[in-house]
Amino acid sequence: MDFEKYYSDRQKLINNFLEKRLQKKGISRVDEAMAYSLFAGGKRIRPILLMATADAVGANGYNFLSVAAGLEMIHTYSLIHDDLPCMDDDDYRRGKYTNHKVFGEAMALLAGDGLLTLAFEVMLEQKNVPPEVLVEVVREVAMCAGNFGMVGGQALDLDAEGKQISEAELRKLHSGKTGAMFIAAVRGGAHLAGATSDQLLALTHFADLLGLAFQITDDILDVEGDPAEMGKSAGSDEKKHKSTYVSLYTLAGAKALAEKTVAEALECLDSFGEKAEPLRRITKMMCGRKS
Ligand code: GRG
Repeated sequence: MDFEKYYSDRQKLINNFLEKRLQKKGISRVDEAMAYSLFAGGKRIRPILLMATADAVGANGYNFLSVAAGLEMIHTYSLIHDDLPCMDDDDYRRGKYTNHKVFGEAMALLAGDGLLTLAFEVMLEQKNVPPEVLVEVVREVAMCAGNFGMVGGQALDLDAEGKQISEAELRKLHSGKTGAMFIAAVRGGAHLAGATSDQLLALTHFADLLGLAFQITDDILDVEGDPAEMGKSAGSDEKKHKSTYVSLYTLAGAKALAEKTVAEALECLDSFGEKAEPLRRITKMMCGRKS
């Protein structure tokens, strides 16, 4: 398959959708701050993951653009808040000034709040899905984004700063902070496409392993990534005394673990045959990425 075309077609579709949707302005200049981060060059992994999962189950992922776009809004809000001085305190993301460096802390906080709230409005605008399915998908997204998922993981991360934590604690932290939104994307795509309970189980396991492999890759990149490609400086985990897969296992150990986790994730897709090819390619892309 022409994976580059598959991915870039979907990126374009999502970008067009987000652009159109953000033309519907609110009543203040917070719209500008929201748009700044939403169009700062994100890879759109989570919405494309949702679409590719729906494709793997036999539906057409293109039909679920509203829900997919909502995931990107939630992801973007989390990055804006994560960069704030009270959290990770970063000046650059994706090679550009972070939201608060351009708009100030208070406006950045509101831009994140605005995107999180708009995400739910946009997801609930999804057409051609039975209402009970859409309600379940949006409920799961909320759970994955909140205190049982991303927000909870971020809180564990804050508490772990400066401490050496165990592998089990690190896994729990990242399952929430990074993994939960991948689970939301994959399960969302599966539900929307009408997956069977066996398919849902296999895909949930896949998403969990994908999240883990993605995070290990992130930790490796923080040590040996090229700052120019990443759009931010490397070595921030060490500076902040964070426990990472590299600090737990060494660089070589983390690389071996990433490889093993990717292989296990791919195994979960065996029963989906050819239709899961985009999902396989996304997995390899996410874990072989340079930024
Ligand atoms: C503030 C509630 C709250 C949560 C923040 C997502 C997050 C939790 C923090 C971001 C810190 C970080 C670098 C986590 C590692 C994994 C990750 C989410 C990387 C960025 O995701 P990509 O590569 O980003 O999909 P792009 O830039 O392509 O959108």
